Amino acid sequence: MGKTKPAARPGTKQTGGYQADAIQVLKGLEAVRRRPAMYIGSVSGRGLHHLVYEVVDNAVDEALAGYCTKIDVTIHADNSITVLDNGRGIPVDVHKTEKKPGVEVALTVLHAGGKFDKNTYKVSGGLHGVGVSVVNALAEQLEVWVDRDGKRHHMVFTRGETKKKLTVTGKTKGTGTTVWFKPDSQIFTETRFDWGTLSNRLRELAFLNKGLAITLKDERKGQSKSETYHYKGGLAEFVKWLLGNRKPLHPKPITFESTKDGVEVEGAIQYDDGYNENTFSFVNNINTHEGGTHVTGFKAALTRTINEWAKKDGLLKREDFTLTGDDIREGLTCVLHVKVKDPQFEGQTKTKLGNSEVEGIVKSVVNEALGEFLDKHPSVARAIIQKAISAARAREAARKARELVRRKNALEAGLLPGKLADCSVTDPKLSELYLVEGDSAGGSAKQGRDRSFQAILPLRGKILNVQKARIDKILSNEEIRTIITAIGTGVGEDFKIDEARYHKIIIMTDADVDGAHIRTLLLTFFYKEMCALIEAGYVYIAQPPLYRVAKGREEFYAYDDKDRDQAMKRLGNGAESRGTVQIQRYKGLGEMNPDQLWKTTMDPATRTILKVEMEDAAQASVLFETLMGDAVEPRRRFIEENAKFVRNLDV
Ligand code: 0RA
Repeated sequence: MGKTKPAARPGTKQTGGYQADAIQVLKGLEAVRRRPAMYIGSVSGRGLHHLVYEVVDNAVDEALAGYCTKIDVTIHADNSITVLDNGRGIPVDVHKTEKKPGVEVALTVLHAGGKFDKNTYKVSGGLHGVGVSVVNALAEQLEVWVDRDGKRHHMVFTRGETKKKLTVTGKTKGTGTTVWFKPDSQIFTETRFDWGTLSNRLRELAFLNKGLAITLKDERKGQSKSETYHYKGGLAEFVKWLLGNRKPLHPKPITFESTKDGVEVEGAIQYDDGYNENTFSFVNNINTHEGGTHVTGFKAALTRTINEWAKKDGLLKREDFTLTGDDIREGLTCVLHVKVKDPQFEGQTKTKLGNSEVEGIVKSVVNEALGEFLDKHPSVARAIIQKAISAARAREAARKARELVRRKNALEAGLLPGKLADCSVTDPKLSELYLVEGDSAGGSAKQGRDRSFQAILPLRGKILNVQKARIDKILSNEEIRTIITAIGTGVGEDFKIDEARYHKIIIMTDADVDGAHIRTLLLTFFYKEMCALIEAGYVYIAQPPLYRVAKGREEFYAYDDKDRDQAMKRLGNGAESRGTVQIQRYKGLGEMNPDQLWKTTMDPATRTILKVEMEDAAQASVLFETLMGDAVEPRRRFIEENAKFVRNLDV
């Protein structure tokens, strides 16, 4: 690093800006060429693109100061770059101490930026804001045109050294700066510019600086194109763009914009119907990937304001919880941009804002603006709060599920659910658990089973009352909890397949709508919370017969209509043709006596059980969402088509 190390080098925490004496220490741009990565991060593609950002950032500073409305970036055929802006133009008058035109100082003296106090929000950390002189140092050729005071000025540099002194080349009406440069192939390992990389950053800058029109043009062979990014709506449009095809919960983004104690705070938020959080934060146009005090302030304000509003509106009256930040940020897309005079960047990648005063400022700005918005738009407020409440319920459910797993210790001490009629063998490989719909069928199953290896858990109809059940509701259902305890594996993240107490879990429900409903619910539950149980092939569906066809002492059990017709034929044509063929349709398992249930559905020698495949369960889960969703129509259709569904699922 040596003695030429700048006191205000990027990444160095410092206060008081770029002091003149600090700049005096710098001796030319040789230091930059010797250690380029120190100034631009790397000499690969990242560093290469950083050259463009550096020049563009200077133009954006002009826009921030209110003097520039348009920036054009061109990638030329030879991978050189032009950045043109209509700002004030880099000063051309002779600099007092350097005794050179301002533009020459800006391009040849490291950190000369500090010599022009433009009183805007210049950047003092991260990789940005190292100064255009760094770009000059790392370009094999750079030319600059400055339109100022009615004249066009021109200068040429090679590898940072002045090749052609400042001259006036003509007249001009407007003002602005044009910088053309070709990155030095002696420095960079990659010299090809990537359209996508540049367009992403330029689009971002256009969103962050509303009204500023940024055009990116590509003149290279075979890929000539041009795009303009220009957003009058600024961050609100940014949020819309980020949302893409996701379904918004409310029509327009909520925006806020305010200045407090010299800190400008601006933001836009919008919820969608999904479960992810997308928060993007910026400080002085720099993406603060690691967040920082501005993000902390925002989150605190959002959590507080939403909870306060919910309480005031009585929306949490029936809940025994408050909404956490995570609940409130489910489905949130947010862009937060603050402008700070002297930002302190911290963290691994220097993209975390450290200024402690910013937290309170953002908090109070967001509190006020959001509170006002919610009061003005109560229906949006309620939609957001309802969404957060369901997130909270899901969270609560996860907690309960974890609790169940913890209680497993008690289970191991022999505290199995009272309703469970367990089997006598303890080897899970040999053990079967029947989940039986209804107490009466449960009773028959208990009597009919082989108690050495078959356990019975009757499920009461109450399970049906799980209305509009998201998985959280299902998990808090008494019956489901009993099932979890009986199976022994726990659920969700805590699931342990090795703890399964049975390697066959057989769902046995009636062949009617309610039965299909319960089965769908159970499959959904297994799919979502005990996926590995299905993957292991432990979950089955029992196949009780639909009909009993009998004549005299002969009887057949039919599992579908075709079965039934065949049985009728056989019995009708039989040698013993006296008497009539009797057909009994089983509407429920409860209509079978224990012996019949054993023979038809439970005896391993004669029964058919269907192993549930992942796909069946996934399908059930989709169906479940349809059934349990708010829409009435799909539910009605399900009931109408249920017979078909039952067949489809069981085949
Ligand atoms: C220093 C001072 C002033 C403007 C600039 C630099 C400036 C730099 C760049 C780089 C690309 N485009 C730029 N535009 C402006 C302010 C000059 C004044 O006070 O008039």
